[in-house]
Amino acid sequence: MARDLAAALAGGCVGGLSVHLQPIVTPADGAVAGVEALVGWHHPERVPVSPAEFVPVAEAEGLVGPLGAFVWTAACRDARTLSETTGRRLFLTVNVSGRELDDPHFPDRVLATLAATGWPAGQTVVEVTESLVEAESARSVTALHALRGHGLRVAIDDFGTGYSALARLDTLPTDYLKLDGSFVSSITTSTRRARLLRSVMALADALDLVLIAEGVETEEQARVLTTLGCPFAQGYLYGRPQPVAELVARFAPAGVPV
Ligand code: G
Ligand code: MN
Repeated sequence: MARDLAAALAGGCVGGLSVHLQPIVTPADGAVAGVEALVGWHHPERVPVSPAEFVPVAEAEGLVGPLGAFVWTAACRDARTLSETTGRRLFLTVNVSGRELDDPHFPDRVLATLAATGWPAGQTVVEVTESLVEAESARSVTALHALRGHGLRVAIDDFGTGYSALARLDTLPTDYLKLDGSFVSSITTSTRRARLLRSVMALADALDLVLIAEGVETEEQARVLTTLGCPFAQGYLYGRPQPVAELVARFAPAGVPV
C-alpha cells in the first residue's frame, strides 16, 4: 500500500486519490453552509481504501506532506468552485493528521495553498481530533494558534466518543465542536439522550464554540437538532461526500456556468 500510495502521489499522477465534499447545512432549512473535504482512494485493483487505513500508512512512510498538499489544493479549488457557482459564502473544513500538524512548515504550506487557490482564510476550518492533539506537542498547538492568527478556524472532530477530555476544550485554541455521529444517532432513542445533547449545546455555548452535529441520517434526528437550535448539521440525510460537480448540479441556481 505504501508503494502504491507513493506512486499515486508522485509527479502529479494521483492514481485514484480524490477529494470529495460533504455538505454541512443549517438544519432548520437544510441550506448548505459549508463543506467538509474528505479524501478517498479508489485503487484500480482494490476495493476503495478508507483514509482510516491509508493515512496511517502515509504517516509511517513520510508521505503526509504530499498527501496534505494534494488534499488542501483540491479542497480549496473545489470549495471555490462551489462557492462561486452557488453564490454562497461557504466555509470549508479540512481534516489534518497528527504528523501533518506537527510539521513546522504546515502553517506556511496551508497559507501558500490558500493564496495559490484564492480561497479565503476566514472561510477555512482545520479539523483536528482530540486524540491527535492529545500528544499535544507544543508545535501542534503553536501551529493552530498561528493559523488562527491568519483568520482560519479550528474544529475539534469526533467529540463525544472515546476519551474526551473536557480540559482540552479549554486549553486548545478551538472554534467549532463536531459532535460525533455515534452520539447523534442516539438522540432520538431516549429523552435522556436529547437532554444530554441540550447540555452539550449549553457547554458549547458557554465556551463560545459552534456545534456541528455529524452523522445525521434521519428526519427525526434533524427535527431534534432543529428544535434544540443546533446551528449546523452534516450527514447522509443532507448528502454524502461527493465530487464537487454533483454539489454544483444540486445547489447552484440553474444556468450558472461551472
Ligand atoms: O472523522 P470524521 O468525522 O472526519 O469522519 C467522517 C467519515 O464519516 C467519512 O468517512 C464519511 O464518509 C462518514 N460519514 C459522513 N456522514 C455520515 C453519516 O451520516 N453516517 C455515517 N454512518 N457515516 C457518515
Ligand atoms: Mn472530520
